[in-house]
Amino acid sequence: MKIEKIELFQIRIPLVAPFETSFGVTTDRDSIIARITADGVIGWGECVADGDPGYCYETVHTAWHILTDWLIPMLIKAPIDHPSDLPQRLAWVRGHPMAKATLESAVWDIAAQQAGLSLSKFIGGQRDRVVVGVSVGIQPTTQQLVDKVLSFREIGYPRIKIKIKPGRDIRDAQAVRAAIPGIPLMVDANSAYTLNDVGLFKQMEELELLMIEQPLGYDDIYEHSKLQPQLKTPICLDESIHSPADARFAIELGACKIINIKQGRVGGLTNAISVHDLCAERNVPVWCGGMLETGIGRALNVALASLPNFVLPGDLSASNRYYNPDLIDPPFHFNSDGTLSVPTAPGLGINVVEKRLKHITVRKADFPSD
Ligand code: OSB
Ligand code: MG
Repeated sequence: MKIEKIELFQIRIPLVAPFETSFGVTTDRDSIIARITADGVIGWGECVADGDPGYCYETVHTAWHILTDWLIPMLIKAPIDHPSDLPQRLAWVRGHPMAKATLESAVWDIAAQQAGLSLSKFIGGQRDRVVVGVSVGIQPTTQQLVDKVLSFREIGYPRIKIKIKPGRDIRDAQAVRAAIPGIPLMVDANSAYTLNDVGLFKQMEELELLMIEQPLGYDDIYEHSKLQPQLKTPICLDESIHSPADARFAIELGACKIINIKQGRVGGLTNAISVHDLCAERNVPVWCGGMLETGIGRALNVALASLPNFVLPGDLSASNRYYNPDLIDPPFHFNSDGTLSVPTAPGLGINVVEKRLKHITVRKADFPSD
């Protein structure tokens, strides 16, 4: 494939409601959308880095810099045989997985369209629907959290994840568990605790949580390997896993029993598939994480989650959980069986509403520049 044009759109899109985690509150999602034209075919990618470095070091600004000054010049200088060649092609740039993944998404979208296949089929996906769960941010009060969770339960979300932070943990989790006794429930700490908090996690055992996501350091594997053996509840790593090698280290050290795969955090779809395959070989279940994506990033996640070892519900809620309207039309709708349908049209299988995209664009760049 020969890339003819790359367009970047830095966007700011309002969330339907503020989203609070242990690292901050998001009211508007800042992101970068890439639109690549190659051999006359258009492909889309969404950068999952946020406006601030609260989740990881990448931000919209670091990604813009790395994309425009380094990755795009490296990508357009020679034709591409296959999207899975990109991690090698871009390896000279150390780190910056989310910036890299933005381009890889668009290249996968184009390659799948050229093959006449949905991205899901193109990568060997085996489901036409993926089971989803909802990630509920920290609410002003525990009662408001319970009400919010009940409203998502009412819609039919089959798995609930709540965000926790020191002071808003065990009591929030107990209240939700008491309100909905049987539901698969998990907590995500986004690295807000230390090994000194082992007592808290032991107290949580009676809640029979599906898992505890990323309790300790955002870049830690070792201390998680000290925590996991003390708990029956599985630990799931999110922030700490940036590559297939990290996934291997975590599994071999016994730092977790489950891995959350976010294609952006591991540097793109190729690496995400490698993490999936490695975990499948080692009998470690995985699920697809989310980063408040618009429909563009959501479509990529849904295709990824159609691979066989995505056996746990992902953070893949319907479009209207975060955006109304979404950047794509039709948006992702929630099926009454607790799933999202995997798009069947070639590539990502989405229709981007370009007028809406332009409306929320705060900065634009074209390559080659004209
Ligand atoms: O830790 O999984 C996380 C959102 C932004 C950054 C980090 C995380 C999240 C979520 C929301 O939990 C997942 C989603 O529904 O997109
Ligand atoms: Mg997480």
